[in-house]
Amino acid sequence: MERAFLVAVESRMSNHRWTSNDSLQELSSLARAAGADVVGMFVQKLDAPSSTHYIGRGKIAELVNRKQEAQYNTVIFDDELSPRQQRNLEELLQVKIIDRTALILDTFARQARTHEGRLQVELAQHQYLLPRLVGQWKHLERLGAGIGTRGPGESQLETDRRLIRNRINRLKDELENVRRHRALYRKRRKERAVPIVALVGYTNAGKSALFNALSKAQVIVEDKLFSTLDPVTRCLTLPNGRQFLITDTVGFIHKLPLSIVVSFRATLEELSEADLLLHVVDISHETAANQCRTVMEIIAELHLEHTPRITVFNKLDLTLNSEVELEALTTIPYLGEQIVVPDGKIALISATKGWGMDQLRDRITSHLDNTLMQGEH
Ligand SMILES: Nc1nc2c(ncn2[C@@H]2O[C@H](COP(=O)(O)OP(=O)(O)O)[C@@H](O)[C@H]2O)c(=O)[nH]1
Ligand SMILES: [Mg+2]
Repeated sequence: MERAFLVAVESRMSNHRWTSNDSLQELSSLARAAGADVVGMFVQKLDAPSSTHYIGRGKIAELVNRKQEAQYNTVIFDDELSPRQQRNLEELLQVKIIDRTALILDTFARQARTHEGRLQVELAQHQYLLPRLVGQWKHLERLGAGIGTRGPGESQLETDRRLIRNRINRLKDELENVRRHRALYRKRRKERAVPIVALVGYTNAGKSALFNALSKAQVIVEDKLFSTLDPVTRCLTLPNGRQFLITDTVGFIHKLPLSIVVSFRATLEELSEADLLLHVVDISHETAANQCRTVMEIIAELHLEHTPRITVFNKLDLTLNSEVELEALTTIPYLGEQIVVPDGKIALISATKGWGMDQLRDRITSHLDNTLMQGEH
């Protein structure tokens, strides 16, 4: 069992929207979801994280002192550490050092449901690992050429690195294959003019739950065209008979490292094909507003701000007693404003209870009808 101690630095470089405490709470849920026991945490205020140890000497001493009492065997840092910081910390603390990026990658690895998703996560994990491979052979490298370094006496580190590089190249090839296949299928899909609705949102907002809820009432028709669909895309039929494809996607999260965004580019590119985005928001979460803004930032980074969007407030079963109460709501507090519910751009639901599905389907219908009508002019 991993007993994890969590550490964050609050600096002038920190994102001021997310307090370091909120960020640590989130790190804590990620760690617990990964099976770790969280046994303690602290935040250090610094002008900037230390380039050699991320935190200051005094705080390292404090961590060492608390080892007895907290019995931690892992320390998780709330930022991406440089290979050097990680190595130094490992040496001083003599426990496993994990950073936010590794934890997010671990989370995504557990959640990946498609072949492509798994390839993408593995690629990102290997790319993360490569510069961090060090170890007992370092001293040999420093000696450079000479006895023991020629011919088959190549250092273990070099062998490991070569294996990882080979694996990275193979993963890239495989992903390229998937991509080609996808392009072909996308072309056929275009010919059929089936609109695409994509779920986006913060990690844990309930995208997959909504995907299941919308699919549940449907008989999934076996259609040859869609037989190549991966498990995260389904073809659904609206009450007016119109068909559309719905796609579940990878969750967004704050401090999502660029390396991960790059690995998932293909998946995220699919979003640019979407006719409509459903932005799922966990309205019960205390950081819902920040989660929303983070998602909006990523939507803008992906140049999707002009794609029509319905904001879907989820998990209303945690604040309301029944679907009847949900249908009676006329306004809802959101980002510091009271939003009027009878607005085509928002929907209220509970994905797990199946509340609000009819209304959401109506919203989707009118959006798609409008878009397609515009397209016909
Ligand atoms: N109470 C409640 N829990 C929900 C609802 N929707 C999702 N959840 C829970 O929230 C967690 C994350 O849901 P999931 O669909 O995996 O989120 P995703 O990361 O956005 O795909 C799961 O434990 C779900 O059971 C809801 O409407 N009400
Ligand atoms: Mg999901």
